[in-house]
Amino acid sequence: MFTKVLIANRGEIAMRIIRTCSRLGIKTVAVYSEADRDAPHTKAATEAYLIGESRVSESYLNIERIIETAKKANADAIHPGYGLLSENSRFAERCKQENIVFIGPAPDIIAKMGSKIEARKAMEAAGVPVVPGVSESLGDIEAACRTARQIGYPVMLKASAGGGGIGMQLVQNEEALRKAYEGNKKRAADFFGDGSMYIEKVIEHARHIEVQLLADQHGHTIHLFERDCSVQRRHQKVIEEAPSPFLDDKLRMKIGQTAVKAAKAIGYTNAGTIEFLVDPNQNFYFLEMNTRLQVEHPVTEEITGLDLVEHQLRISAGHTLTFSQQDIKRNGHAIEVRIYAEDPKTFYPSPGTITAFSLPKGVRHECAVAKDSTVTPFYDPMIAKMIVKGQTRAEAIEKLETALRDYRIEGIKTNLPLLIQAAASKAFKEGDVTTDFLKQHL
Ligand code: MV4
Repeated sequence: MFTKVLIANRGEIAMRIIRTCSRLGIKTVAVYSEADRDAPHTKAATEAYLIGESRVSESYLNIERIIETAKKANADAIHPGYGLLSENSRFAERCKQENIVFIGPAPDIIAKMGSKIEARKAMEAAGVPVVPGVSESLGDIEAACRTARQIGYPVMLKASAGGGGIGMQLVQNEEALRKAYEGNKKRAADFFGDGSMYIEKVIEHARHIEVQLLADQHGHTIHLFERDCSVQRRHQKVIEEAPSPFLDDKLRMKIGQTAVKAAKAIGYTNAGTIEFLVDPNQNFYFLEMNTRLQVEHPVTEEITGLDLVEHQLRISAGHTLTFSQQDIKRNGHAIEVRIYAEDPKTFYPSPGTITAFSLPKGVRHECAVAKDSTVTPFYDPMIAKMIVKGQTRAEAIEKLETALRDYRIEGIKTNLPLLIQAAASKAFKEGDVTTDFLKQHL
């Protein structure tokens, strides 16, 4: 196992990784920006190094500075967390060149899955159902229109380098496509350095279901069931749960096995997630693969009893998975909500200083803020996550409602009112949550 791990991240996920490392007796190295001099992760790690100014481009995205720090601190490995450099194949490659273990899959796998068109191709080759559409870059507007006509409107226009809904637009007809195409393509080119676009058929009233995978470097790949992330706002997940209230065990196993087949086909290693859309007729389609630990991983931990960060570390250190698929049991129902520092009316980020902070008892929290913490505009506005568990979904929802009402956070605005409303809604209780939930019900 590693002696010392550098965490190339901040906030709650840096704290989460430090916690597991500490439990396993691994020393930790924090990197921090000017704005994070007094941040919890800076203090919690065994060592901490200032890497630059507050802006992420000057600090948490500065590949060379982070590599240099890892070498200076003598770290054996780097955990990228989520966001930031976690799906940056160049960063994974730089780690490899310097003989530092990148805690994640190999650089070429990150690059392949980062291109949503390449990912579709790989999945088709593996016999995994993908959303009906094209697995080639569209070309000019006339070619795009021809393709869309073949697929049939409405279509989903997507940026190959996008993912997570960035650069994505639903278009109802050719006129709308003509209006949207060049602009989206240019935005993708500016934002990602890759303007390749593709088109899929729109799967309506779908559920967004993702399968958690673990794959070691010795050919063992298993799934840890699914998470249902259908409650989203502008492609920001709001509530996630496991298991999905929509799947029966037969479909659950079929989707899980398909995800394992997909991961094996591309030679995937480490923790990863395959996202599917599941339509009302229980057809499921590959959407994209996330080659990192995800924000919502705790709900899977709650129902399986496994520590995903521990298994990432073990896999990266070359260990063999000590359990097989049959050993993975699920127990109970877990729900996670994300607390965002944002104005619940305008949804704009709400930076400021937290003047009062008290958490409900008896539920899991992942957070890196406290009373007197300052939420700066430099970073993601997600400041905490709360995870509840019950023996049944109804019990978990009841705990969630109670805990949300006990949550006290003052000085900044948060999405707590929205979360309370969602948790208390009849539709959510009935499990009637498709990807259009927040629009339909709130
Ligand atoms: C879709 C889709 C329907 N049809 N693609 C959103 C995030 C990204 N991972 C892919 N997403 C979607 N892709 C096709 N062909 C529905 C979603 C989707 C969604 C869309 C609108 C509003 C909320 C949504 C929540 C989850 C998924």
